Amino acid sequence: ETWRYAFEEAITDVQGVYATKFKEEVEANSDHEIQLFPYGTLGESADTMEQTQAGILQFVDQSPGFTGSLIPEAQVFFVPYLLPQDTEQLGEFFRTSKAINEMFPEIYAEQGLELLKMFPEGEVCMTTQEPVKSPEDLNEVKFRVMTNPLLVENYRAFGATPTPLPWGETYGGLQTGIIQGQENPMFWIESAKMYEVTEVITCAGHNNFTTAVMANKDFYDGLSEEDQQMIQDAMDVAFDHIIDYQKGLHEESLEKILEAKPSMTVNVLTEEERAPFVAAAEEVEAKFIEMTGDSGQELLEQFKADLAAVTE
Ligand code: 6CS
Repeated sequence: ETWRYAFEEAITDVQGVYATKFKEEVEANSDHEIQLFPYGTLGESADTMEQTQAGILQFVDQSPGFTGSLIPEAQVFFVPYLLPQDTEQLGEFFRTSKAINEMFPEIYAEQGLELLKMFPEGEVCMTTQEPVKSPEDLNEVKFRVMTNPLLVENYRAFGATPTPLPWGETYGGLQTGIIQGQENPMFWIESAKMYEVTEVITCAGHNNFTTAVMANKDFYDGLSEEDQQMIQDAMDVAFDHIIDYQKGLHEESLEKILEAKPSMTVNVLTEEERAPFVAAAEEVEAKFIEMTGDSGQELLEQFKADLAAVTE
């Protein structure tokens, strides 16, 4: 059988490397084939999610940044300063977290989705036209965010004017000045050439990009136990591979950016400069609870307990 798998990035980007590893494993260990659909072949993230729910696609990688309206609890990833930046701790968190591996699959299942894996894609940094040293510097800045209500609240609390847009409108929006800023991991700032249309990179350590791979649940439930296990194993191999693949990627990508555009300014905020951004997190967390109620509260508590277990 041929299974279709769509993701939100190019084949050489993190999601593409993950998907390629998964495909290799499936094809080496079964008679099934995986057909990969990178970003741009089937529409935006919202389109590939619809196609997966409809059963046209068997697998999809959709980041919580686009899943917020469908699955409000998935917005937990946009409470700033919740995730550690230490990649070892981060990998351990995703491997061991009960919130990630037990609670989220139940929540995704309610939308007809079998959640197979969540994984980190790197520290998120802002790119803007002017330096950002404090929330005041984001005043009047129309800042593109993924279409996630809590991410909108995140940037409102950071002092910006958040503008949710699908990925496809971001480069053009920055070029024409409709928006003046956006955030993404360094590999993506490099590969999507965000440095061509912005002047300053600011790393405030407020988040790490998370993504999620899932299957259409009816399709998955209809598989033999053997195939289900083969898929789980292939996901585990791809996870280890992608954690390993990302070692040094942030630094390498930054080097490439500075080679391509030596005039790019890069600011890593000091602890003192981060303080007002850190303070804003409280308000965003309160919004998360407001939006998700008891189930969000329960998830957040487990999420924090799981984090404490790997960071302490
Ligand atoms: O900002 C975005 O919309 C995109 N960023 C990444 C790192 N992956 C896919 C997503 O569409």
